[in-house]
Amino acid sequence: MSADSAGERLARLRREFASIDGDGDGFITEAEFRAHFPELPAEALGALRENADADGDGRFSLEEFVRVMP
Ligand SMILES: [Ca+2]
Ligand SMILES: [Ca+2]
Repeated sequence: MSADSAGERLARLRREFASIDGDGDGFITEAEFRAHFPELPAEALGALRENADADGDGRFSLEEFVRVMP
């Protein structure tokens, strides 16, 4: 692991987040997620929502996104 890998990871996740966030409002809704990953099974999406949506508002902030993505 290089010293700047955490920063690189964050930069990559930011880009990924922005590409999924179709309307660019800074939150990924379930619909936006489904539009970006059409093959994702409903169970996976449900599990993701349970694990990732920390504040339970039904959408993912960048902070929540970064926490669950590899
Ligand atoms: Ca959005
Ligand atoms: Ca949330």
